[in-house]
Amino acid sequence: MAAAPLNGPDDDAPDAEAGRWLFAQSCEFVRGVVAMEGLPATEIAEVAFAGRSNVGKSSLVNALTGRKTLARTSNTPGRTKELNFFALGRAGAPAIMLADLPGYGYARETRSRVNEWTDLVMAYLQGRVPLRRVFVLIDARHGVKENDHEVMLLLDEAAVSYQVVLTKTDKLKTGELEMRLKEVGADIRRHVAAHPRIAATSSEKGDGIAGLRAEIASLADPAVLGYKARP
Ligand SMILES: Nc1nc2c(ncn2[C@@H]2O[C@H](COP(=O)(O)OP(=O)(O)OP(=O)(O)O)[C@@H](O)[C@H]2O)c(=O)[nH]1
Ligand SMILES: [Mg+2]
Repeated sequence: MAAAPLNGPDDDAPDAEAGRWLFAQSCEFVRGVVAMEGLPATEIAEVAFAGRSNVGKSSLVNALTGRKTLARTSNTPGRTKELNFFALGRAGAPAIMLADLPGYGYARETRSRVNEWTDLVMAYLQGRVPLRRVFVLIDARHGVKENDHEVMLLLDEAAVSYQVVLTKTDKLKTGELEMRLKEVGADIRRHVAAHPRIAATSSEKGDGIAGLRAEIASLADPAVLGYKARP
């Protein structure tokens, strides 16, 4: 597996060993939620995977957890229709929740269903107290689109910190990734709540997955995480 290609300042790069350790712990599906009332009541730190339909959110959750079918993926945009929560960490004492969100932007469903999901996702992103970071997934081939921009502005306004994750980097030709990283890097400098580091990932090939695991481990409460670095 290739090392995480991360762009931006990396003197504060998180501990890869902690990431490896966390994702070797147990990971369980908690529930799928279709309305705000159904959100799991939790004090546990949480991260969410947001992005346009078909960008690869569910595939990324599967690649991170090393479980191919934990989150349902599909060629059909609009596969994820619920906010799906997974608890990750020591059995009985999870350290972090992962939220796989329905995509925004497109679905083969009626307009009103799309609006329903979009409203729910936006309400969740703005009002979820334990949310430590939102990973905003951007297709490495296409870059930041108008609706991605809208989501980033909403997160800026709600003061929810987020980090851009480029997906499907295996589909790029040599040199294209570097160009995309520069372009997106310039883009996020205009967003106050955006983390300066961009993760470049391929769920298919495993690139960038170890780095993202480390980012997630760094967001858990260390006391709950229970990871002890080797001396
Ligand atoms: N080549 C390649 N294909 C990928 C990668 N990640 C996801 N895909 C493909 O992209 C398609 C959509 O993936 P999903 O993970 O279902 O996307 P999603 O963002 O969860 O989609 P919705 O739930 O519909 O919003 C599937 O056909 C995946 O196999 C990747 O890293 N590389
Ligand atoms: Mg999905």
